[in-house]
Amino acid sequence: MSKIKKIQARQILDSRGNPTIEVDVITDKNILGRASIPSGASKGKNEAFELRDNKENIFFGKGVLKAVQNVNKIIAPELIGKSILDQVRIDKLMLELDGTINKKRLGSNAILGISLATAKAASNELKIPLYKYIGGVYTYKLPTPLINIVNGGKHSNAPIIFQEFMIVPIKANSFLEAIQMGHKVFYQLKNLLQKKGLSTSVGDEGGFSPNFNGIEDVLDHILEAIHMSNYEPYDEIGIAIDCAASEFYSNNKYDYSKFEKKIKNSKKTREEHIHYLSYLIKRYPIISIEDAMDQNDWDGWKLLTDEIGDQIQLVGDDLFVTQVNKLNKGIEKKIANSILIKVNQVGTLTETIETIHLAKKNKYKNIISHRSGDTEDTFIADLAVAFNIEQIKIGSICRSERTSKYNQLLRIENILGKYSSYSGWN
Ligand code: 2PG
Ligand code: MG
Repeated sequence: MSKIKKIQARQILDSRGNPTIEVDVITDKNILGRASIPSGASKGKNEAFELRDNKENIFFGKGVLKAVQNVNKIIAPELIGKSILDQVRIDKLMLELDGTINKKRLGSNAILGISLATAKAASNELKIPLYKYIGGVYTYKLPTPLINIVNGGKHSNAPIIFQEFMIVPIKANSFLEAIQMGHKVFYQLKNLLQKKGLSTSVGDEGGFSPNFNGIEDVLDHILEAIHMSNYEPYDEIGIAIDCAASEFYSNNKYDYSKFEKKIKNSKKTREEHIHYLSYLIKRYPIISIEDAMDQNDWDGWKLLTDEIGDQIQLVGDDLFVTQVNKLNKGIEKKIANSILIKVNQVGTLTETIETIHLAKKNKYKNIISHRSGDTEDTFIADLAVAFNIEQIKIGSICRSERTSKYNQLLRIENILGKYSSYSGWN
């Protein structure tokens, strides 16, 4: 059984050019596992703590040298000599060493870096693909991608209140075909924007971010691009949105003017906000809405779920922050019907898997997700296949930190060959 010989962390850059941590775990057979950690812009209040240096004159306070030190000086000495295959023990040891509820002492970025690098080192050492090492022999399914196509909210400076608009290739025979479909719609939208003299520059997750005239204008353009691609909306391509509502909720109101200054009478009560969403799903082929309500508005979530939860997918992101206790509360109260899974919201691979299993057991859909600040690390692509997870959200089909994950899924599909299966939608 191979043991951990060395752990070394360093500071690198994420896709926004901000510092992030990269960790190398090296076994006594000199096998390397390397992982780097993403970072969100619209973070949930209850996410595991991301440790930053807060020295304003260096990287505007975003340096992660403290987290690097914590790996190299505090955590590494405790883990040297431990078996590389003991993932759960290693993760739990780090939790004990940290001793806080949200990983505040050592930093979730430090802990997660080691956690993911350990799994990669083990899979490299055993010469088993990462998805198989994590998930075992029964791993064959490719997730349906929610492909980002328009960026609003905090992810671009476009005047759009909702953060993400995505297209979902429902009726594809393979992951590759799903990507071809997404590519077609993405470029038809680009053509459309170009024709209208609108900007085709992209936001943080690679979706377009022009000067749209509000939410319905965005949806009309996407619908037109779907038609231009000769796809049937709903049946072949659906639309998913992430409202990221916590970003525009204050004083018990959903303030639509937060990112859209043109809008008048913009402060909606939770009932008005839900009413508007119900209207949107009737008018457009929307099949999934994420973070429709604020992370603390549990009453609003309940109302929303009762209203439209049997019609479409309702995804809890900031609401559940990939954590078992929060998801349990949702299950108990019958709130939402799906959960976004982000490894850095919880901070270890073990805890991520616990949340995935809890969701599956209670028939909540899992959607594996990137962060708006991401790296070329492809861990989450393997994680999706490891548990035959039906959906994945990894941005648009441009920007290398996004396409790296699509490429890993294409690779896995190619290797699995005809025994793989594409999730689609049901
Ligand atoms: C989200 C994520 C990822 P961020 O809200 O779902 O798209 O955004 O990483 O900025 O929290
Ligand atoms: Mg979200």
